[in-house]
Amino acid sequence: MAEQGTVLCLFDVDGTLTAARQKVTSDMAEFLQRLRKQVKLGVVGGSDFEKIKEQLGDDVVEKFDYVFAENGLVAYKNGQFLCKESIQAHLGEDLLQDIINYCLEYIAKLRLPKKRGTFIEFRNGMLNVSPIGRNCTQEERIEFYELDKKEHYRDKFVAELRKAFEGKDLTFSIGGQISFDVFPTGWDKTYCLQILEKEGLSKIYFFGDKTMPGGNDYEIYSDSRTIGHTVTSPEDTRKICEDLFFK
Ligand code: M1P
Repeated sequence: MAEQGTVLCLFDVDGTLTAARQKVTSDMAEFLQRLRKQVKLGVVGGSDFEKIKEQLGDDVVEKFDYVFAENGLVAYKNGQFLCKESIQAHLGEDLLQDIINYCLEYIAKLRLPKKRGTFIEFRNGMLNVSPIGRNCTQEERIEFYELDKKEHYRDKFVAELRKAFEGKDLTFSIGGQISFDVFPTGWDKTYCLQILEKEGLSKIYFFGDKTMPGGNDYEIYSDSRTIGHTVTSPEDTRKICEDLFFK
């Protein structure tokens, strides 16, 4: 295929290349390097760069042609740092504190079976808000996730935030298991396409598991600049790629 070198496979992380917040398996890592002989590889995660490294390895910028952390607000290409954007510069301190204070007050009034620490994680391009707290254990994480499916803690929280901050051009996105992300509208995963569209690529395939409306893969999955694929697990991602590129 003449266009091979200009085709990019861009992957979400959690639920697509790895189980949620877990490390990539050696089988999957090996498969990806085989795939890289056919196409360019990229990864776009909602998580910050440190977490992407924990999951995909310290050498992630060498294993992928493009690494986009925080939806592309922090970007690497060919092993080199490209650029970074900050939420505080964009929103201003007043609005930022209004959001943080609202969330802390909401969480303070919320009764949950368990609460731990780090309710708001401040990242370059987003706030990550967790009602249980990010430093819960893996067991507590699963417990919250299962309960949230019944009680919809995050859906209710996000609905209130949408009302309180209407007209402020903010997006509230539920991507993982224990938290949701808050960022300026447009700073979803399509943000990384601003960089990629200047790269002379012929096709950008996107693979993600949260591609339904409201999921944090929805915007990039449905963007006309990508060919979107919904996956159900890392095994499913691999199977779809095998069908697309090895048959
Ligand atoms: O990549 C999906 C999400 O992963 C984490 O979510 P959680 O800890 O709730 O499972 C977070 O890093 C979140 O920002 C990200 O969107």
